[in-house]
Amino acid sequence: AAPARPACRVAARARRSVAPPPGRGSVARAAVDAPGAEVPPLSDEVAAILAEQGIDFERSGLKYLPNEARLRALDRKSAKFEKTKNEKCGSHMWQDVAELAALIREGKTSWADLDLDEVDVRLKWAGLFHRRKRTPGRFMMRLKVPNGEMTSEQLRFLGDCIAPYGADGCADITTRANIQLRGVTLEDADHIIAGLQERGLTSFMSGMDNVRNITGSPIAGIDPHELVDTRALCHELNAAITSNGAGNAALTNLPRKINIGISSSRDDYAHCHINDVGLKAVRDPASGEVGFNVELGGYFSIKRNVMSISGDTFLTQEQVVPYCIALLEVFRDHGARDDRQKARLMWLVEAMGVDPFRAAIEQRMGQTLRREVHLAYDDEWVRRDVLGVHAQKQEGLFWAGANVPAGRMLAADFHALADAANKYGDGSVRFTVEENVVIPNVPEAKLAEMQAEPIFQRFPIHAGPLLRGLVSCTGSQFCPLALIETKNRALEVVRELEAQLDIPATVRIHVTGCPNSCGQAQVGDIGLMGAPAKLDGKAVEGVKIFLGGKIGENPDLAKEFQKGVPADPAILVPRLRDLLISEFGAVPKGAAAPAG
Ligand code: SRM
Ligand code: SF4
Repeated sequence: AAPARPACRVAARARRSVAPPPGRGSVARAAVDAPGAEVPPLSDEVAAILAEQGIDFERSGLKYLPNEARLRALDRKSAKFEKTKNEKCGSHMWQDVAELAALIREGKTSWADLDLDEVDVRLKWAGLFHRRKRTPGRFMMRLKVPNGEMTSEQLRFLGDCIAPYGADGCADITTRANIQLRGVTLEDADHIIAGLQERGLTSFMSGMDNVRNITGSPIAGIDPHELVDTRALCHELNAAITSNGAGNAALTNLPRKINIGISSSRDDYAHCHINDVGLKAVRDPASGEVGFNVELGGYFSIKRNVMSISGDTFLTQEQVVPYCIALLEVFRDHGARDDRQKARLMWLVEAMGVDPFRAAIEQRMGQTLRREVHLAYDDEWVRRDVLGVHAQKQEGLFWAGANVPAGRMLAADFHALADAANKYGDGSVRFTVEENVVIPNVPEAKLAEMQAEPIFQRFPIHAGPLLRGLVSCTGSQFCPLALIETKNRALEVVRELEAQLDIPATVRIHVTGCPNSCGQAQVGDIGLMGAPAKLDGKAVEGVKIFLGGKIGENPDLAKEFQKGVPADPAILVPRLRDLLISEFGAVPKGAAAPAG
């Protein structure tokens, strides 16, 4: 029998010579399994393979896989990531990160000495993404911010986390209304994780094959047009999936990532159409009850980009959490694990069929679900822009939506936002999937003073028609997969276009550094996707241009319009300027608007 390879060789050596570091296990002790999660019994066949391969299933999320799925996961020919999981499941990192950090602080090891899989893959279970290619030794820490909602205390803590990293420390609001901290070192990670957990946040289960940040409405609870306040559902679902942020071994080894969005109104602020699971608030015309129609399978990837399809299911609000947990278990136990390009939820729904897929969930829930509610609205609903100042459903109160250029935030910004939220609002903010921020519950009398604050000169409440619609992924500044630099270029291009043109309405430009489309190029009115291009016969950074994305009640994906366009602003600006004039009614500054 082949001996088990220690997954973290240096740490394993060091462990033999040192007593456990003080404080170790504060996070580990909190890590528990999902309440009521049953571990399927081990078949003799699987037990024999485990023994033969010397695989340690203790504490491992893999033990929750049924025998059939365990066999597939144990197949040495299966996808690289499944092999890495098998050798030592990433869920171990919920405990090991504290130990690794302590050993580094004691000078007994360094990130560079650790096993590659440990540093570059398994730490992602704890939300730590090593940026080896761009900033070696520095990690991006991805949080979970259900419904994008955050308190001023949490904001201040995040600012304090990145401040010590100086020029290396910054953060981004993500396209899942989430926060990613940058510049983090492994030796600090356990303290940051403990601080997050003390404040009701977590970074656990935010990467690899886990459920991503659960998105809702950024104006939940204050929106005069909402059918339901999505906040409690997002928080409850996140708590159930992550075991209150401590890590949940039962749901941590899915075949692939999975996105869940919950929309509150016809605006579909959560973009249900591009989520693996989209829950769209609807009022059942027959009963008057407000619940959710389920959409399934929307996703983007290098190989396939697809909008969700109807799951032909209506959920009451009480059914949302049990439904999603049952769905995740079905996905975990039956989803494909061999080919990561065919592992997203849509492939399973297509393989099973919508009705059998629902039946499998019903079986786990032990109840029959209603079919989707069919609605016929007799008016057209234009998705509302949450930026700017808007009256809430609460008399005399307003929300202010501020544009955070390309979603980038510095330590001081967290503090300034926290101060503003406390001074003018109720001490909370909400992030949006467009990488912006909303300050809710501002009394009318305080609006003018608030808007004059320096932070809202930096993050304008009344941004221009392109800046307010700009979304950008991380790009080559930090992302190893990027083909182009995104955020800085996007800001330069947009500012130049706004200087040149009068643009009659917001144009949503989505910039993404590669075909994974984290910046959702297919969602924009205009999408720019990093791609190869040539200039004077030489390879240069380029983009594909997409056109025509629609969001809201009747969504559609933007289609590829041009490819091989050099991404140099000197070329990109005139190209986009022409498009803005021909397709979006823009006119050169100073020129008379066309008649009619
Ligand atoms: Fe993403 C991988 C950043 C939203 C599709 N994404 C990555 C990685 C982790 C690549 C890597 O190994 O470094 C990027 C980290 C870069 C960094 O340092 O920030 C990354 N994705 C992001 C973020 C930060 C973009 C942003 O600037 O906002 C978003 C984080 C969301 C969050 O809070 O969790 C982000 N990623 C998305 C979205 C948009 C969405 O969720 O609406 C998509 C397309 C929708 C989807 O997933 O269906 C997306 N990211 C991907 C994919 C392609 C997935 C696939 O099935 O093939 C990858 C690559 C992969 O998973 O293999 C990827
Ligand atoms: Fe990185 Fe590509 Fe995602 Fe942009 S789209 S963050 S470049 S993986």
